[in-house]
Amino acid sequence: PDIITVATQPIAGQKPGTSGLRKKVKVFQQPNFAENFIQSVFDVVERDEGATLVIGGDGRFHNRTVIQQAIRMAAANGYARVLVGQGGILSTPAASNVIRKYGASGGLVLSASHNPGGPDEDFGIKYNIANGGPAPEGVTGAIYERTLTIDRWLSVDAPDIDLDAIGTVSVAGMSVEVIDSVADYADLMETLFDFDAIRKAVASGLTMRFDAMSAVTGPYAREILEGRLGFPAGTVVNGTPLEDFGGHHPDPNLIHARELYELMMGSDAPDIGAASDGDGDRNLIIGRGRFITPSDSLAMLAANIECAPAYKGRLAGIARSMPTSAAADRVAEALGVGCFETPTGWKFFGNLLDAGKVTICGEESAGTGSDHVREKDGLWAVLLWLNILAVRGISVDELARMHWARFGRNYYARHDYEGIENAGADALMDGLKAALATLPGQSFGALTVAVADSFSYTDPVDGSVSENQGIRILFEGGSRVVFRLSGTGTQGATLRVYLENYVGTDGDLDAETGAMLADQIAAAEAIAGITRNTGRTAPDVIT
Ligand code: VG1
Ligand code: CO
Repeated sequence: PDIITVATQPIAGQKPGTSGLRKKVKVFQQPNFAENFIQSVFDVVERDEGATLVIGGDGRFHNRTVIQQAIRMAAANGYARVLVGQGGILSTPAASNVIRKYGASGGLVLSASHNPGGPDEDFGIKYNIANGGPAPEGVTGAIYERTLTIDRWLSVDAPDIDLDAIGTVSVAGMSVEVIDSVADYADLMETLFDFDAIRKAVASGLTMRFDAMSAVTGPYAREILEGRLGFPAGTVVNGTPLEDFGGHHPDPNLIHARELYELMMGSDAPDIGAASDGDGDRNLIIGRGRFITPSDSLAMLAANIECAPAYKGRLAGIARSMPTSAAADRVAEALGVGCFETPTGWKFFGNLLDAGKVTICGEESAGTGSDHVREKDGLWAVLLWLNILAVRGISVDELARMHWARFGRNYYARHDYEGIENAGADALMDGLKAALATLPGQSFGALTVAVADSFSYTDPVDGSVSENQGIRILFEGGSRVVFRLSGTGTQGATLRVYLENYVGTDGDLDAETGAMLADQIAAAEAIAGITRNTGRTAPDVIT
């Protein structure tokens, strides 16, 4: 093709965070901003002649614009084929599946996930590698280095393609296939779960509500839950993806999915309520009258995963991110399988999954997934819950109580302080680091510090080391507080404080979480000086 070379200069601030590059849409709309980043990806990632690239996003504002440009750039950069979801739509787990299924060398996932969308909100670009998972730190580091020296990006002279028409077109000699966004993913789910058992349970009265939050999972949930599993029409609410998510924050937690929570706590509650986020990789699970924390959900799913046909007899191990509660560790121990603790972010699970060391992984931030793809997967978790409830014939609340009666309960909460000043956030973290050596032995109220450290991870597969992944304060008796700064925000800093208190099987297994964490909350304030450093007296979001 005739390649157009456009001169450019490095643009500051293109370092990928926990999950790709996220900025305000207005930042992405600056000349060369998206192009510089995409070209940096194409300049450094591994691929052979004739490589296939997958492109798709969560449908938020600016999605189509960047997709059209990325297609032209892929043609100029020697890709032979692009697969793009119809309408530019691919949920993050669906994109991961398409990359794997069609042997692509990688994919561009356009999303800012749980962040709000629209002209004044957020956009993001993430690169996934050939295994379908987020690029590991070695690759994101190389992409960032490239953004610091880039002086040109490549394109071709070609018009926009019709993203809404399924079929194949040529863009300057490169084949572009617009594919059904949902079919491959829905087919994969049918191979994993006992759809017959779920259909029977639905026919005998199992009820649910799925809130797609006007984000990407709507079409997937409608096809699978209402189409293939027989839940009545209307089970999926907010099921049409909107460019601004209807003005809402597509984060499935008790604050932003308030309506669902209230329904589930009321007298008209269905058996199970669920929600997913902007790009479809998170899940919220609420039984009638019973919220399940994501950390507990991981443990409960792991303990019951063999109810699902594709997992029968093959649970190899469980991995969780460091701030996620240790509930899953108890399951791994009881089942005699491997147990891994990684830094925050799905990219750290990829090697463990590829090596067959773990089968299921999860994060406290409402992310759960397995080796079926290399991303966390919101609907997958919902379907596994449905599969388990259908096979065991129990309610969410009964399952939770039985689980705690067997393993004990890790009371858990995360407190987020959003949009705080960077200086205060840095001062808080620096203060903690400086105090690490002197904290052990000190008492804060009822709690005495046993261990204080900055979490560092050595990947057991490739030996790579990731340092500074959060400050851990472990108390005598086994409770803990973890502090870290978010790597997905686009404004100021967000402090996350993770609180955990384990109660054994002989303790109070049905207490209020807030009360069970009161000592840890007080100790967190005393140790970190949250109010002094951030000016805040209460968190913005408690999950
Ligand atoms: C947050 C979560 C993390 C998750 C990441 C991406 O990161 O804490 O567990 O993997 O978001 O999720 P951070 O750095 O802001 O704490 V998603 O659904 O936004 O792709
Ligand atoms: Co997400």
